[in-house]
Amino acid sequence: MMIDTNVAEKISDKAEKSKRIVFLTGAGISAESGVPTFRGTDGLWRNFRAEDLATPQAFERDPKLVWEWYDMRRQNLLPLEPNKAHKAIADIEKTGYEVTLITQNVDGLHQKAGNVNCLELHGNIWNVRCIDEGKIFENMEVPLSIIPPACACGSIVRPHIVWFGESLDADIISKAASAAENSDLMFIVGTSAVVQPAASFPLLARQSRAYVVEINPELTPISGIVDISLHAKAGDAMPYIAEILQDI
Ligand code: BV8
Repeated sequence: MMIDTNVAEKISDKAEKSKRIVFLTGAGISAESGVPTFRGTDGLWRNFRAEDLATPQAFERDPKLVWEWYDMRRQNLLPLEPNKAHKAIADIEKTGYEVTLITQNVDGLHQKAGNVNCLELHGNIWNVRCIDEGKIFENMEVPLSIIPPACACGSIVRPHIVWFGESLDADIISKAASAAENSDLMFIVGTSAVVQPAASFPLLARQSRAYVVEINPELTPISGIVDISLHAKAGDAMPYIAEILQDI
């Protein structure tokens, strides 16, 4: 896929004047790796109810059911690899720009692609948290031998994931908001931009006069407020964007 010359020139022109670049990613960036999105035609929320599986109330009601769902997702995720879009962002991180990657994804594919600085707004599916002590640790057991899994203290653990109705980590949210406010250029890749507070970062960046580019095959609620809405798959567009940024 070639990016329209006009669009490529605009991005190149803005990048030349930019020091701080922010990427905000969502499930769409992992779609080409084989990870299901949440709200698309085959999206997870088409077959499962978020209220039954991704809320603290659901976990309190039935921790086994919630863990079975996460165990299934972990099994599906384990063999999957980062795609061209993850790799393009990891490449851009190695350039001279000051890059902040903010992701809503919990799949860990950005890190697997080599990104070092990644603000995970909604946690990580490979981390668990003791419901009693709050201790966070990695758990890579696939499939899980005991559901729900337990902490050494004897309490059960929960996925270290931010569920609906729960607050995001204050430190992560403040770093993400400040990166958005101080950015010169922001790329929003593969998100439906409906879940708050992540969906407000493009607005914060716009208000701070950053140049905002959206990459998504579909229109979203923020398409109207961005500078460029690029209707493309992340795996097609991001390698070109990396090339444009690296050519400067
Ligand atoms: C909070 C974890 C304070 C589970 C997730 C009313 C108004 C405003 C806000 C609210 C409201 N009612 C409730 C709220 C708050 C709520 C919220 O925003 N709800 C929305 C839905 C209305 N938010 C919260 O609860 C947050 N906490 O606000 O705390 C508070 C406290 C108490 C009470 C109130 C407030 C916590 C949110 C965290 C939710 N956790 N998941 C898990 O993963 O196991 S959300 C879930 O959605 C995922 O994490 C995901 O990351 C996130 C965002 O979705 P996307 O990543 O955008 O994915 P989606 O499928 O939607 O879209 C994919 C896109 O990719 C599409 O646009 C598609 O076109 C595109 N695409 C497809 N293929 C490609 C592609 N793009 C590029 N290339 C491709 N190849």
